[in-house]
Amino acid sequence: MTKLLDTTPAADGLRMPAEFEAHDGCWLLWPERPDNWRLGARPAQAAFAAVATAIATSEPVTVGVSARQYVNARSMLPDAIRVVEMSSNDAWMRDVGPTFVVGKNGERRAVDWVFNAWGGLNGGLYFPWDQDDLVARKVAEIEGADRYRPPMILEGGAIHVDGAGTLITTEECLTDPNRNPHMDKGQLEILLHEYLGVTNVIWLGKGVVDDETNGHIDNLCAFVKPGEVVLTWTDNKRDPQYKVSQDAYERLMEARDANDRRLKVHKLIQPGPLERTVAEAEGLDASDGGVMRPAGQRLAASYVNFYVGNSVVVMPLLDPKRDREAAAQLQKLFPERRLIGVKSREILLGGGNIHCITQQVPSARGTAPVATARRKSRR
Ligand code: KQY
Repeated sequence: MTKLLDTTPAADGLRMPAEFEAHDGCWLLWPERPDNWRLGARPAQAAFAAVATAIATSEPVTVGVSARQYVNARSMLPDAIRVVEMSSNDAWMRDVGPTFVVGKNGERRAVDWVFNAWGGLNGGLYFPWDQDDLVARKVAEIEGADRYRPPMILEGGAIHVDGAGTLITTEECLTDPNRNPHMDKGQLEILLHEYLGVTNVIWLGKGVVDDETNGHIDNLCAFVKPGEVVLTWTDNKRDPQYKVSQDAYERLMEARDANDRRLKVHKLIQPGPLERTVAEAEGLDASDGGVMRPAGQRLAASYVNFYVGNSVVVMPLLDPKRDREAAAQLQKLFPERRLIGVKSREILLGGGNIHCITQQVPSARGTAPVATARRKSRR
């Protein structure tokens, strides 16, 4: 039996490790709803299966799937991937799954943020979201992890950490009036400190243009190691993304991390800009109160939305004109991991990408960064 704890990770001496530290596994959910995934979700299911298969070369993968889709998911996923029956309202494990925190004595516990579908009844993307809000608790229980339930609405895609005390996020998302309207930045920082063990929060401004999550950081900027971040970038001054990335760049160059270091900022070319086609819009079922997805809509495409596994980086392939250059840039940033590209336009059409559909389970034993540990042993 796992417990609901009434302390906080910081009080208990736990911290959120960086994604590039060692994992014991990774979780995904299975896409199904036909008002978000075109053609009855078949193309998206193939893309999710490709992502899960790529990650499974690096660490154990579990996919949560509804009773209705169990047989289909089981048949589309390799045997090595564990499939468990789990209800959800959609398939964004990064946002509805637990954020795991670890301690020095082998503790691993789950932070079960309150979820309101990216903005609740006034700004959210669908209703209901009650099953999504139970996913973190179910994953925690299966993983045998005790659980904290912070008094705060947050999605996992809204934060990135370096594992060494620093967190990056955006003002657009965290101060969105439909998340935690009663809290200012100082109060939010206190909760981030209490529940993730961070001591320094770096605030960027806006997220990627037309990102329906209100600017999730995981589409804009990510740590590649302590002291180094990668930022989605365009040199085209006529693209509205230019100003957003420029502002983020300036803030990052001004920032200091928890160890009082300046950050090294790597600019990563953006795909496109990409738009939803008529055929893609027409392949969706009508939605009862869900978000509109018209043809011609700009897609919030970014190569920063990658997943860092133990021995792989799984990146989105989105634009044949740019994929190769982006892959070369990412491979340089993660020289010790195998880069696997997965065609992920079908995931993008649903409003997110590879990072958004995954959630790592950090190792509770050795939590030293994999890449750093390997580099040291070579000297
Ligand atoms: O950015 C993410 N972490 C998730 C995107 C969710 C979009 C919902 N349609």
